[in-house]
Amino acid sequence: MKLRIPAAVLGACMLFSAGGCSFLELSLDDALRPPKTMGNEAKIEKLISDSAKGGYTLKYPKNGNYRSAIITKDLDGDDVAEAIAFFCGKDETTRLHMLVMHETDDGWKVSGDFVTETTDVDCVDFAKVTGSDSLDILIGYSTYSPNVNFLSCYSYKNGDTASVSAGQSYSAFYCGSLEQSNRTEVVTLSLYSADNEAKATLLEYNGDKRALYAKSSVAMDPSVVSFKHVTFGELGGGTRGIAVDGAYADKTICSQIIYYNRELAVLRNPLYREKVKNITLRTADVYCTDSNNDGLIDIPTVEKLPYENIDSRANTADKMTRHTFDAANEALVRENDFALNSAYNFCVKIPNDWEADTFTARLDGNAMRFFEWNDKSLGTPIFEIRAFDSAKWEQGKETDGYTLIYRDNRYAYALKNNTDSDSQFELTDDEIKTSFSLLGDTG
Ligand SMILES: [Ca+2]
Ligand SMILES: [Ca+2]
Repeated sequence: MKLRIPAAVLGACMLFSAGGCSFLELSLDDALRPPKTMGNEAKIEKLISDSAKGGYTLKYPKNGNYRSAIITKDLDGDDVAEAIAFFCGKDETTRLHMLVMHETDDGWKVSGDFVTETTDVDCVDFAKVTGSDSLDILIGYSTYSPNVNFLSCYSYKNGDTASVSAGQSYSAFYCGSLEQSNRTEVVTLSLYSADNEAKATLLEYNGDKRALYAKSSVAMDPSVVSFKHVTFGELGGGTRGIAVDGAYADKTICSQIIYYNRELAVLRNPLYREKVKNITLRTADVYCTDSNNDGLIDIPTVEKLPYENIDSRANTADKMTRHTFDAANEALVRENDFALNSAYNFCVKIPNDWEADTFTARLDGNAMRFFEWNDKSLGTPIFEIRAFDSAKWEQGKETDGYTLIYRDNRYAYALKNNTDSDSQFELTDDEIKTSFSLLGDTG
């Protein structure tokens, strides 16, 4: 049997350095685990070593969901997996091969060997972006500039793999849907650098030119130095968007909402305005996500609950407000308020009838205590939630008067209710229990 190795050489376009998915802080454990040599995998590795001749070094994608140097994926939906491998041949330190392989009745065959002038794969993803029935292969390759990668796209059909022009320079890319939920698009995000403006770009496939091209771009906040959390989803009112939680150099976080305005046929980023403070700027590590499972992305803003002076400020809980996004007015719409206790990983939903500036919450060791707020000072205690060490709770140490809400290996969260029936803040123990949630569940 003879191997067919089409030498579709990409390379060349280092100036269009685009690339991988994101800087999300994912574990590298999987990436560092060598592939097992069994069955199909052994055959695939044999094919790689036959193709590479003279030895090779596998290359592991550094970001994204696919961290293996040999990825198996059924691209054309026939229930038989294809395989993709990344490697540098011996003496080829700056030439990276992407080998696409498929299984035939006659064993595994090479479908395409694409060589790129680079040293690393940033990220791999699969999505139907060219309108074919098969999943397209999206690869981000690293460049020598930090945070700058370049995007390549390949389409697979009937055993053949072809390169699709992409050549977008970017810092992170995401496959999802901005226009209709049944269609997948690629959105690239670029951090500000000497080579790049900070921007988001929506890519669309042009079948005549066999190329992914920038349909629309919008400026993003150039002070953001990394992306912490990115999510595609419904914003409400039939508008879909991508919520980007980015970190500034001082580790504060802000959200940007990117959506495609069909009437104007432009990408929009309304929460970012030059020289205007982003209203979502926060120190708390809470992200845009659908925390209440209503199908819409919730966008957090964070501010301090009332406090007397700078000394009490540090011990005052943050109030997080969850919003939905109203695309028609490009405005955030308040949903619910929560008091945050990040140190002990929980939050408490504020009852809707509690008016702002009539209550506050203090963080006191392992307790969060709610008080009435009388204009400028603390009033009557309302209730408290205390995170007991689980072992201490077990031993019943200092637990008198507390009712358990939730317990895990580390903490036993318990409440002490101070309200009585003539208080406007009156809550039952059950109402307090229901208002409690772990931050991982909402953040
Ligand atoms: Ca297949
Ligand atoms: Ca929601």
